[in-house]
Amino acid sequence: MTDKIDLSLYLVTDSTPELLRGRDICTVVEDAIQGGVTIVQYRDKKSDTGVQISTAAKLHEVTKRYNVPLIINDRVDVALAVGAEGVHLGQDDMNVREAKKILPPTSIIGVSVSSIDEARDAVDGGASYLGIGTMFATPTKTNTKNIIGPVGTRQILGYLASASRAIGTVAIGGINLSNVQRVIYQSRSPKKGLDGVAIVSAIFAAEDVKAAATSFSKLVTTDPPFATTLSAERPCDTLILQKEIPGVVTKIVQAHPLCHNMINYVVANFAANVALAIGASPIMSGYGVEAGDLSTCGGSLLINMGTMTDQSMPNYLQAIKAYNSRGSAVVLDPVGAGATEVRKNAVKELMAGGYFDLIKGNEGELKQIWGKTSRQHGVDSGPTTMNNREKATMVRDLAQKERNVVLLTGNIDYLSDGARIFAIGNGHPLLGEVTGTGCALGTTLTSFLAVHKSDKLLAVLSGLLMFEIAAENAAAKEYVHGPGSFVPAFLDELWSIREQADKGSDAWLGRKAKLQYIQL
Ligand code: 3NM
Repeated sequence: MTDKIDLSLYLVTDSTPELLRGRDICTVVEDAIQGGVTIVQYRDKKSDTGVQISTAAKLHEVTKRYNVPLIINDRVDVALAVGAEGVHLGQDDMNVREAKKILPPTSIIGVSVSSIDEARDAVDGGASYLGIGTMFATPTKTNTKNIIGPVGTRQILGYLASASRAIGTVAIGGINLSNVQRVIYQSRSPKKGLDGVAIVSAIFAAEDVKAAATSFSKLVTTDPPFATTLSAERPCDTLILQKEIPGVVTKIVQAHPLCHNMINYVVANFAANVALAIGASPIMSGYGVEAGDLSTCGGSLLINMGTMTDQSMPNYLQAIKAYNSRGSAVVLDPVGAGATEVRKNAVKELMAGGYFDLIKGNEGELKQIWGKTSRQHGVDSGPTTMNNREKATMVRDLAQKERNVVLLTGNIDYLSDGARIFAIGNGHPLLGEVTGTGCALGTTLTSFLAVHKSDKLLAVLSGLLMFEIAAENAAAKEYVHGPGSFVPAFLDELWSIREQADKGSDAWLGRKAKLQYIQL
């Protein structure tokens, strides 16, 4: 039965006057089907049984004309009364086993699940498909129990890949035109992805229902612009990688990419100078509205939440959306992520609100994102509590989970794209004695991601080595005695590498990279 159901664009109806706005529910559903909706669920939590039966019957007339299945939410009796193709059952509704006894054997029975245990029970009970959610908090249904996001969805899909039988899945909750591709992309487990998405308000409340459905049906079958496929051909060999690095630095100098910084005020001036020194073109703008224009310039965006305020979040989200929609790189520097409740929540909201090509942070920050909560004191990393293997595992697993690149900074940096893991031992202790060096590294890596998109890990590695080798060179100057004299020398050394790269020279790298490939 499941192979016959096309779950790709699943419309759930809503009979509330705010969403219907005087329109006839059957007209809205017909428009949506003409736009590409493949399956319809009639969901009405308020009307009396008689009204539900007559509305369902009218909807069934419409859906039958287009050969689209009609599913009734909760009410097995209403489904039976109108001969609908199936029912959808929540965890508090009739159990799938009971429903099977009452319904015709060909009925489609969907079940809402938010955990592996619920998914297992529904599969064992004979469900035809699963509605996985709640993806994101949504005003359409406020009594949702668990917000599981793409990460929780991915865990359930991972389980289903090896469940006792194959089953179709849709995700539900807060899915709209701007996040649908990311939801599908980030939810995909190695062996199983979603078969579709279930939408209420983003179709039902749209001004032009047919156009909204048409847009969804295109988006659900295409990868987001920022998607990368991890291929086995990406080099792991440190020598091969090192040969490519000078060329990536040359690209920065030649392309002079725009680096849009939404960065904290402590470091903005220094980070802008670092961007100029490496050959990028910095703009420091925290105003989300501007991102629409800036994102058209072929550059990339850094979100550094070091001095965020109550105004910051909508601006960040607006900018992330603009860059994500073009596939231009977005970097998250979750400064002090574990320091306060505000920052902990901000990180969650940012991760739910957009895709980050790179997450860069110190141990405390990444642990917060990873979910191992620890109270950070200030924005510094604090003493390490992880051994090298644990750090390498964390960056790899986080990169796999987010389907991006993760960099853990420290005495030894760990970098992974989910497939490869590298440890980088370059840098100098003086970097830790000057405020803003970590943030300026974020600016540097953001600039590199704008110019080398085919291998994001290599882009980050190139930026990191340029930055850390410049620091080593600066600290070695005889006139550098401490942080004060280090800063100008560091800018000069970044500039010097940039000049060498401009001439096509790789002498700056030589044998200086302390790079190790890690196999766990
Ligand atoms: N079920 P929208 S969330 C009907 O989590 C429903 O099971 C959910 O509405 C669940 O697409 C939800 O407007 C509402 O966000 C989804």
